[in-house]
Amino acid sequence: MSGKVKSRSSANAADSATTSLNEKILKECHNLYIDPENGLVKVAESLGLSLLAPRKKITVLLIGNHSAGKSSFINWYVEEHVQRTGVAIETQGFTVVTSGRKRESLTGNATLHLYPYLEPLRQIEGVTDYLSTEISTSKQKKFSLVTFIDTPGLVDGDMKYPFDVNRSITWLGDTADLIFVFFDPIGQALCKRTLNLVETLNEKHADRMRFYLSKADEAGHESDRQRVMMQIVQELCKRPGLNRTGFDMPTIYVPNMNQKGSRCANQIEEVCKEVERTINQTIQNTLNSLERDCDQISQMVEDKLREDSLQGSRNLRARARGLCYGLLGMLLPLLLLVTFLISSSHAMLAAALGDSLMITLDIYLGPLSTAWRSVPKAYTQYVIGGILALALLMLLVAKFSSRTAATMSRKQKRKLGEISNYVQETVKSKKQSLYQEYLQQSVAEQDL
Ligand SMILES: Nc1nc2c(ncn2[C@@H]2O[C@H](COP(=O)(O)OP(=O)(O)OP(=O)(O)O)[C@@H](O)[C@H]2O)c(=O)[nH]1
Ligand SMILES: [Mg+2]
Repeated sequence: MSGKVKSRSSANAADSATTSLNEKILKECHNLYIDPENGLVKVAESLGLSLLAPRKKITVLLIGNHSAGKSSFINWYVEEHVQRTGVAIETQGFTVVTSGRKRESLTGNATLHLYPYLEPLRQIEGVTDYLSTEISTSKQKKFSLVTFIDTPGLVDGDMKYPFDVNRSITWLGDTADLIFVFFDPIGQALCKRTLNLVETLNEKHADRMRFYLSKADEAGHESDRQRVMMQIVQELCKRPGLNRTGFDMPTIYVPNMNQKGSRCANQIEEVCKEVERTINQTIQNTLNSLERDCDQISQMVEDKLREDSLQGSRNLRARARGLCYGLLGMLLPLLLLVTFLISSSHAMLAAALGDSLMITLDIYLGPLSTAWRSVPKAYTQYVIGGILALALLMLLVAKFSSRTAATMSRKQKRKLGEISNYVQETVKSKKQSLYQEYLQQSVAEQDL
């Protein structure tokens, strides 16, 4: 007996150690992204890349018809009466139930402040007034790694919601890691609104959805329960998007609510396992994305440096081209002047430059000045005009082709190199050691 107790408590200890390790991994990953100085979000932003920081907890959205037991399930999981429950329409808005240091209730605005990823909810009129957060200090089960979002019960007919409930839930479905749909055997499990929403959510997030027959202890005998389940599945399968074979719908109930002593099998532990599986999956995904984001950042740095060095050599070529055209543009008028002087005022030039220089000029420019002399007097000004225009054109071409684009300063390049180094060395080795820790505890867990 004492052995059993001991092994149970050591299993619990191992369980809470796992939870805190997983908490630590997700938290450290989150911090690697949001650090104000060299967090990946900031670093990526400087490269023109927008990254989202991973969350520290998984988000579970609960939907279902009114009185299906959504809030009761949360209370059971948290092992604290955080959410009001009852036969009346209890939950009127959206409540984020999360663990924290202090028991507290927050308003809609505070909730949006706390969870920036919920910010788009503001666009749905009226939701903020019906949004709240319940912080509980509970550390039961995996609650420190889970954020539940409790939703208003879904009903058909005249019931007016003070906001667009379908749109809000559809939108929340996009941000959740898991979507639990509760069907209860007595209420309006098959209300149109629930079915419509399930269909819409299923279009995008079939992999996140899990269906449960809740309050199964109230479903009567086994045969009644089977019938209820058949009906629900049949109704779901009528929807084109939901027609899948082998609908898995565990039957669950909150253990201490089984007043009638029903002997129905309770698969509520399955729900907890589902949560655990998703946590584990999320940790692996987060670590993998961390590595991918590091690689993407390094790749961008590499591309930027390569582009900069290409631009550097393009600039060099442009400068050389500009210099050639510029020289040509300046040489042409000079040649024009000299040959003109040779042909028209040979003696004066010889006196000014000396005989030896004059002989050299005669040798090299002789043919040109001969050509010059052959131009009829009446056309001389046109030829001069033409040559000057050509020279001007050359200068323009020189200006145009020597245009360069800015390149990075040495400091900027060093900064980029540091970024790449940081993500490759520091962040990746951190990721590696977190992965190692994660795997080690999984192996240890199985050994127990
Ligand atoms: N027998 C039994 N009763 C349950 C169970 N879960 C919840 N209930 C009861 O069913 C009623 C409705 O439960 P809630 O948790 O308020 O249901 P809800 O889905 O949150 O309802 P709304 O907030 O109105 O949408 C309450 O009176 C609970 O005591 C269960 O597993 N078994
Ligand atoms: Mg409720």
